[in-house]
Parts: sequence; structure tokens; C-alpha cells
Amino acid sequence: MYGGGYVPVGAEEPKAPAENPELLAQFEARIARGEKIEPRDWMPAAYRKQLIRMIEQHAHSEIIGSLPEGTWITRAPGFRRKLALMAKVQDEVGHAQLLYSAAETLGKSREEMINDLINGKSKYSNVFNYPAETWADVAVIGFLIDAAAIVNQVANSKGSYGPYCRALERICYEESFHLKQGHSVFVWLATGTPMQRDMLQQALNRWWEPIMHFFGPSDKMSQHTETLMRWKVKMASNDVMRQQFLNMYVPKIWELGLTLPDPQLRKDETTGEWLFTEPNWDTFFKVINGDGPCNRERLAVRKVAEERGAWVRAALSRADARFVTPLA
Ligand code: BYC
Repeated sequence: MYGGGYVPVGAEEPKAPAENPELLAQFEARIARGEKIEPRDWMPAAYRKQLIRMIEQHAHSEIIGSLPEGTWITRAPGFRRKLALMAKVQDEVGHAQLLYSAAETLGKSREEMINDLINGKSKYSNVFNYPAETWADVAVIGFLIDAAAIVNQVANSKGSYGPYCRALERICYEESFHLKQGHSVFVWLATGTPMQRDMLQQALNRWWEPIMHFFGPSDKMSQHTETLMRWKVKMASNDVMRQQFLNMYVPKIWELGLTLPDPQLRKDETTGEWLFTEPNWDTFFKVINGDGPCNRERLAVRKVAEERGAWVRAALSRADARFVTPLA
């Protein structure tokens, strides 16, 4: 039995009816036992809505995330780098496919999700609203943004909603190859000529704040963490994931003799906590609400892709007989 209906983003939201307390208690007991919730199981309307929001944003992030690196496929330095980057970008689009399918199990159609992306109603990850100015940006994205995504996705793949967790498990396998690809380019540049090192250092300086933003606002500002963690959609808070990332990757960056643009950044050896300058959250909110350096360009590219692909979708769905060759 489906619990609660899907309310389109932006639609006048009817006041949610109180959930049946007995069903709610059974649902929460299943989650506490570590069971997976499947699409046809009863679920509270708020759980469904939160999952759609989060999985949809994740799917959009994969599809828009393929754009900054995608601009380097034609300019990759060498054939092997080009092949690897092409395969990586293709994987990211494949992740979007998996995630849109997972979100569809909750009742929102792919068409509605894509429309909400193009119209700017749905969000996607802040980091993809910045340009990839040099080849070193590809190294930073492939190494550090994929690493940040893995920290988030490995945790959430142990969550409660079956289709999302299964998609995340598969995505994490592929992301770990992406991380190796990014790490290989990163180390190559870090150990290259002074000009290559300098290009990498500059890319790192540009990307550091967006990467700190990637995990979401600090826990005291986060709107959804408490509910999502209670229902095991999110398995760690934004601050905990940020700390995990710093702990795993700052030493790897410093080891290569590179610096990070934060004079406060250090590990407090007594608590094990990383101390850092609070990133500018006004900038973050501006970027995720449509006013970053590349938001308009990213959505415009997506819109053109949708328009140009319309005939393919029509042919595949057999909605337009003109494009379908009858089988012999
Ligand atoms: N960017 O209450 P909070 C990849 C929004 S792609 C934009 O803490 P929550 C890759 C948040 O939506 C993988 N918006 O939110 C691809 C909320 O606004 P709304 C990307 C953000 O959901 C290509 C508001 O801020 N990963 O790997 O509890 C190449 C308050 O935040 C962001 C995912 O998408 C952000 N960074 O936690 C290379 C992971 N952070 O919706 C690599 C899936 C927060 O109320 N998502 N907001 O208007 C998540 O795990 C969680 O949604 C977050 C945020 C941890 C990001």
C-alpha cells in the first residue's frame, strides 16, 4: 500500500493528514531493526517527499556534474587521458539514470524531474556551478569531488530505502575508479613541472571553498538532517561527513607539498577534530539558489540537450510512429 501522495514541487501543498499512528510505529520499528523499505511498502508522506527531494537532487547533480569535466574531453592532454575522461563522464550520466529510476519508484516521473531541473525548481550540487578553467580543475574534480561524493554515498548506501541504497552501492564502485583517475592526474601534475604544480595549486585554491560547501550547511544550520537521520535516509550529519573527508584527504594533499587556502586548517590532536575557517554560507546559498558563476550556463546547456533529444525519446517510447521502423 502506498502511504501519502507525491506533491509536485511548487504546487499548493495540501495540509498533510496526520499519519496513522499504528502504521507509523510499525514503519519506524522496521527502520530501527535495519530493514529496507521497498517502493510498495507503507511509508509516511514526509519520508516519500524527502527521499524524492534528495534522490532527485542527486540525479541532477550527476547529469549537470558531467558538464564541467565534459568540456575537457576534446582538450585532454593525450589519448589515454581522453579515453579515461570520456568513460568517466559517461559513467556520471549513467549514475543519473540509476538515480532517476530510484526516484521514479516513489511516484514522480522522470519528465517532471527534468522539467523541475530546467525550470530551476530543483537543486543540484553547488560544486557544478563553477567553471573548469584548466586541466588541473579536472584533477581536482576527479580526485577531491569524487572523494567527497564517496564519503557521502558510502554512508548513505547503508540507509533505509532499498532502491536508493542499491543504486548507491553500484555508483560507489564506479566512483572509486573515478577517484583513481582523478588521483592519477592530480599526482602527475603535483610532481610535474613548476608550471603544472602552479596550475594545480591555483585550481585547488579555487575549489577549496566549494568543496567545503559540498557536504551541506553546518549541522546547526541544516534543515533536514534531524528528520533524515531519524529515518536513516542520511547516515551521517553534514559536519560528520565534512570531518571524515578532511581527515582522509587533507594529509594526502599536504603530502604532495601543496597548500590549502585556509590558515586555520589543522587537526586538533587531543580531540581528533579538524579545525577550519567557517566557509562563507552566504555564497553557498547564493550559488544553490541559482546565482553562481555557471548556473545559467549549466541549465541552458541542459535545456538544449532536452530539446535536441526529444525526437529520440519520442522514437523510443513509440509515441510518434513516424520514427519507428516496423519490425519485419
Ligand atoms: N548543493 O538541510 P540540508 C557527483 C541544500 S554528484 C546544493 O543540510 P540535506 C559527481 C539542501 O538541498 C553527487 N544544495 O540538506 C558528479 C537544502 O535545500 P532544500 C552529489 C545543497 O538534504 C559528476 C538546504 O541546502 N551528491 O558525485 O539534509 C562528477 C539545506 O541543507 C547542498 C549528492 O547529491 C549542496 N552541496 O543534506 C563528479 C548527495 N547541500 O532542498 C562527481 C545526495 C545542501 O530544502 N544529497 N543543500 O531546498 C545529500 O546527501 C544531501 O542532500 C546533502 C544535504 C548532504 C547534500
